[in-house]
Amino acid sequence: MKTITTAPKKLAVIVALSVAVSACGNEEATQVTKPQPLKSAVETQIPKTKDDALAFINNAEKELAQLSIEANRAEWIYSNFITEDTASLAASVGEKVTAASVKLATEASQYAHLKLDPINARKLDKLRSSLVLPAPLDPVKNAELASISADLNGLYGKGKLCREDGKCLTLPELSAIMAKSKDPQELLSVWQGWREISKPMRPLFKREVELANEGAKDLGYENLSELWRSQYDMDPDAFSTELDRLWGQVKPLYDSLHCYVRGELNEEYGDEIAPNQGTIPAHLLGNMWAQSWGNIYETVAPENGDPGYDVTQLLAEHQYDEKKMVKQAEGFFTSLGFEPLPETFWTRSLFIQPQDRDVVCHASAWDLDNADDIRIKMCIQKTAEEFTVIHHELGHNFYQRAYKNQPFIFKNSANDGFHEAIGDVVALSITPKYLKRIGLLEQVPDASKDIGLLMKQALDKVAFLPFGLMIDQWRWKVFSGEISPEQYNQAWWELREKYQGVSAPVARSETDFDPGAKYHVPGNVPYTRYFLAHILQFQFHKSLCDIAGDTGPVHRCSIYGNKEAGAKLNTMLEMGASQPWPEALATVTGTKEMDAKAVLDYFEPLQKWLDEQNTVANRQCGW
Ligand code: X8Z
Ligand code: ZN
Repeated sequence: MKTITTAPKKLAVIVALSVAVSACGNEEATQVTKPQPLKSAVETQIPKTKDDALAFINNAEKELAQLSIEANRAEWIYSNFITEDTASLAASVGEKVTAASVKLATEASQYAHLKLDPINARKLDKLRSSLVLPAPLDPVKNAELASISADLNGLYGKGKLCREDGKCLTLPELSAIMAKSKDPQELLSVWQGWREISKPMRPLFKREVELANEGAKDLGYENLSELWRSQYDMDPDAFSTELDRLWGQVKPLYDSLHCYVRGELNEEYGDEIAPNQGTIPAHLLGNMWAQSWGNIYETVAPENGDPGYDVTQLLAEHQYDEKKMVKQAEGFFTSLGFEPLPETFWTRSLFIQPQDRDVVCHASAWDLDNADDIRIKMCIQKTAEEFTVIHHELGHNFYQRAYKNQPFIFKNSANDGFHEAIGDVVALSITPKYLKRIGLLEQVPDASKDIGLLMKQALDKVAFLPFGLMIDQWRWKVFSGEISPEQYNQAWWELREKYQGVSAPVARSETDFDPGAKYHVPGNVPYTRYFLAHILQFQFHKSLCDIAGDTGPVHRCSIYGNKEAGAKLNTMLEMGASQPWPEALATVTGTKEMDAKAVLDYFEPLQKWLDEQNTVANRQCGW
């Protein structure tokens, strides 16, 4: 197989603003840390009054709200129809929004010294700190950054792997091979082939980092890493420490899973391909990035604990098409008391990959008008995995609609991990009991099959944790200069090995740019949000199950149909970003702390089982 990538086109993406939709929902953040006041702002301006500040905030909200709609539309059209023209149109809107956002963020710091009421102080902080790709003030550099960012997205969006027979495979097709194939040669060739698309991204990414770092400095931050880490209502370094703490909580569980899976893969593939010591080769885990491993369930399934059903098969047996899958997911949300999705959702969303044009297939949820025009864009595959992703995306949409009455700056989640967690919380309730209730399953397997159910869930959720963490560990070091461009790929694999215990199946070098083969790197979407979401969703699930009065094991609980749980969830969603995230968390869980104990409790029976299996098989765990 050889790879064809077309020359970079000027593809637009909304890069650096507090307002527009991102890949996966709105982005914004909270700021309590005060970056250094800007000299130009403080020293050269006439002193500002509180009234000036309020007028500024008011106007900024109006301007950003208006611009966001224009940007969202341009971006939607471009992602659904990638051509030079749509790219160019979306790029110029993006440039305009970035310039406005940077100007407002800079201006906002002129008011930082004023003692405003908490709501306006929060709005001001958000105006200053919510950019994810801040351009330098220099318009030439802003244009350069917009163009680079667009090109990076284009390289990913149009990436294909073309076979010798001339057939070119897109990412959904390649992902299906990674999910199903047991042929190590085929897996390796697809794994390696997809990584050809990201080689040309390297110089673009390097320049993007330089420019965005300059933009972050212009805003008073040391670098982009500090800006990204400042978006969590706490000091940026304290946030890094908090992540280490959460990871420390779950690492023993991950280690047990890693050890078990490595042993089973060794039995399947033998010592040559899957050694039973050290790291696991990244192409054997059922996923293009080895980020979640649910697709190798059958290879590692417990012998007597298998629940004996497969949701992919059940969907096929019950003639679920793409739309029916979305309808069923909507039905879960409405069972909790949420209003059905608007008619326009059904007419304007994209569910099926068009055959006649390039689209950005990576699943996303959109809020076009900051009110009711919500949509998803997905190239839905009729699988259990994608059924879950549909719930994930609808979680974004229901969140967006719930906070639609907030002032514009607060139309966002409590922190970005919350946005990513909501749909997943609902998907945790897709239990056998629920599947029976909606007519997909005839009989609920008895408790002896729980290990199989937990195993499937752990392969997706526990395996994801170190991946969710390492991407931004890499990026933050890149942004701060700790990782130089000459070390991009080597440092990437060092972190993959350190956190995931996963390694490249063939030698890599600095002619490769493997980080770029993952959507969120060229797409400039922060990734720590998914790590947080994978912790938060278990906290939410446990609390909502308690509210629903479910007294059984938490992995068997489904909140389907429970209006009380739904109302409680809605209270948190309606708050949007108006309060610091610990307040939002407390609304549902009663605690202001993120805590991975909920993950450990959920998987407790599995952890015990894994440790027994690893002991019986005399496995040397760790890598
Ligand atoms: O990007 C996504 C969503 C859209 S926000 C489909 N996710 C991450 C990924 O695919 O890498 C969901 C889980 C992690
Ligand atoms: Zn998402």
